[in-house]
Amino acid sequence: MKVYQTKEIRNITVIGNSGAGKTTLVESMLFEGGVISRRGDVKSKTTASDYNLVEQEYGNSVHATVLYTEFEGCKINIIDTPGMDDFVGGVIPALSVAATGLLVFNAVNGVEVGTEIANRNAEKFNKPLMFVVNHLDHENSNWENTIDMAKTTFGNKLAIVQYPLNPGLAYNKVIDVLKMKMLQWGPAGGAPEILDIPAAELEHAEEVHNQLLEMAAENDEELMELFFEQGNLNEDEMRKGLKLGMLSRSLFPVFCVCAARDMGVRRLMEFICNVAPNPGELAPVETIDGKFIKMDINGPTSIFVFQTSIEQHVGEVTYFKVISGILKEGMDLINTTKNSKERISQIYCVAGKTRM
Ligand SMILES: Nc1nc2c(ncn2[C@@H]2O[C@H](COP(=O)(O)OP(=O)(O)OP(=O)(O)O)[C@@H](O)[C@H]2O)c(=O)[nH]1
Ligand SMILES: [Mg+2]
Repeated sequence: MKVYQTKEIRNITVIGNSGAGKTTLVESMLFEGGVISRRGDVKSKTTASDYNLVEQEYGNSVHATVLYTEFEGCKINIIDTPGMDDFVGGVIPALSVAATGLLVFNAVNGVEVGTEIANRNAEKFNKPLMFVVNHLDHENSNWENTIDMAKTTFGNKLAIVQYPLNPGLAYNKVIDVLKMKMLQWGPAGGAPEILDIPAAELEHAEEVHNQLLEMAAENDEELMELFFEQGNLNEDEMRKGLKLGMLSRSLFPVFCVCAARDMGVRRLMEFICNVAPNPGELAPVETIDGKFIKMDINGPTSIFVFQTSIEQHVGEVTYFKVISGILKEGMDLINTTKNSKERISQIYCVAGKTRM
């Protein structure tokens, strides 16, 4: 695997109500990144994320699973979390280490109890969120209702980046108002055709684009001035404003996907790489004794262990995030909870049960 620098790393966690399609979305993200060569699905118990027997028996995620994908020069570390109430414990450590949460909505149900719980947890950790509206291929999917419910819950923070043209069984088109293009997929999903916006849709697309533009500009004085001078911002300037808005949680960019058919997933990943914050852009981490650790490769080696589990044929596995410095196999680190020395043995990069 390529060696990634801090600015090329994105740490995301996927949260939301059970059944929203988090595990299916992650599967498509791994497929698009070339980490898996075939897309599995939850029903046939073949996803990279739900690899535990208990998850396959339930048909739901039970544990928070660590995975990764690679896209356009970025490594996206992913934690897929369980949406069921009983297993909500997995969401907290995932949010504590992620830089961005992907809050997945089921377009059939709109905002569900699990959506609100996930948002409340993200709020506690002050994490930026991206909203991902899924299940748009369902005959009962309802984009307007989902957006109305989200507006009622989240106020005027929704920054619509995409809206679907034909939600329902024939779903395959969105208008992307950041690119000002129409994206259209063939039956196998994957890379979309990028087309001009149809004339009949242009007026509405411009209206939504202008709303996004204003929301992006509001986050920075310089951008605001540019916006007033030029009456416009280019795509890069809008991305800058959107990033600032995400970091202050004053806006939540909204995307459309059909995770099961791999539609919209590449564009979502592109936005994660281009706009979502890298670990170096985050505030320093506060330790339990009130010290602040800056995320800096040149700092002392420090890691935060967020999960341990017993894995079949492997034994105890510890999942951690490197906060500062460089970690190598064979290093001795101090465990500040137990005040004891611990040796780092083998280090793996994981995508569910696959370790490399
Ligand atoms: N038609 C359709 N089905 C989908 C889509 N996304 C997910 N599904 C199906 O919806 C069901 C639930 O999907 P999951 O990916 O397990 O949902 P989840 O959010 O991970 O659920 P939990 O693990 O319980 O939190 C599965 O049967 C998926 O195949 C979609 O975009 N369209
Ligand atoms: Mg799941």
